[in-house]
Amino acid sequence: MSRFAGKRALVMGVANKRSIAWAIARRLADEGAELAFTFQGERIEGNVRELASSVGSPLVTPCDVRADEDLERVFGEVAEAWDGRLDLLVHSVAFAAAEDLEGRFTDTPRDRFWLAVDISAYSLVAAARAAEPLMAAAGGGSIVTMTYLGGERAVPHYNVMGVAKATLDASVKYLAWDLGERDIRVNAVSAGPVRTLAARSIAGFTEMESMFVERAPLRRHIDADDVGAAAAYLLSDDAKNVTGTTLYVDAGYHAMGM
Ligand code: NAD
Ligand code: 0WE
Repeated sequence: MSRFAGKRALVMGVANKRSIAWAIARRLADEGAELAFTFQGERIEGNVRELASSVGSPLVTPCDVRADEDLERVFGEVAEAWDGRLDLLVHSVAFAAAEDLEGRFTDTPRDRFWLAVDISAYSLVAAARAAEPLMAAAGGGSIVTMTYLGGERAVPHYNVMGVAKATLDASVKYLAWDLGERDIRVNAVSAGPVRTLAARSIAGFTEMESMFVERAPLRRHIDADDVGAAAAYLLSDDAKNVTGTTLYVDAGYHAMGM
């Protein structure tokens, strides 16, 4: 298939080959898209440059989503590389302080509450705003972000990240309304647990995975490639009348009450 032939995509959130963003990027590249990447921090720069070069990326650039000046520069570089046009945006970024993903949500201090919301939710709003003129110039666009059930239900230890995902989920709907008039769609994929860099370090992740398999209707894990396929659908013209929604890639887990 080459659903993305001639499409230009910016991918934010690749850290390594296990990243969900990388599974999405690979899928887009396989189907013909041209890809630009942002990464955060010198520690992962080498990784990301190597992955990006394997898909012939013309642009790999640093971006800390907390910094307005980084976002401004990145979208300037994208405009420069692609004649002022952008078709697709993948937002796959989240962060909360490690100490807030264990223990009691009640104990989250003010500064770290806003840190999680800033990086994990406001960054989508800021990126969408910066992408809007470039997508409008391309005649429309599609934006996909990554969410998790912990933004809708209390998942023990997900804590402040759950509050950040609830903010992200609501932002998807408001962005869908605002950007819809320029034929820009905004959707989320809600993934079940995947063993990425962000997930591996979480206390009790292994137990959570076993519980997931017992309770999910399909009684199995999902992987990053499953998420890549779902995100690619939402990014493609197959989903031209789909916006403001969440697609669950969780083996049916969200449908259960026990
Ligand atoms: P990952 O660690 O590979 O990706 C997270 C990315 O966020 C990293 O690339 C990291 O560099 C980036 N990031 C963190 N702070 C940043 C900042 N200030 N500026 C720019 N980038 C920053 O892990 P992942 O599991 O692939 O996570 C990607 C997305 O998927 C996240 O939104 C996560 O909440 C979501 N998600 C993950 C799972 C899972 O089980 N792994 C399930 C559902 C949703
Ligand atoms: O969104 C996530 C995890 C995002 C994440 C992970 C980390 C680990 C390292 C955000 N910030 C950090 N900060 C760090 O220092 N997921 C959906 C995966 C996840 O995380 C959990 C989960 C699941 C699922 C935490 C507790 C309970 C379940």
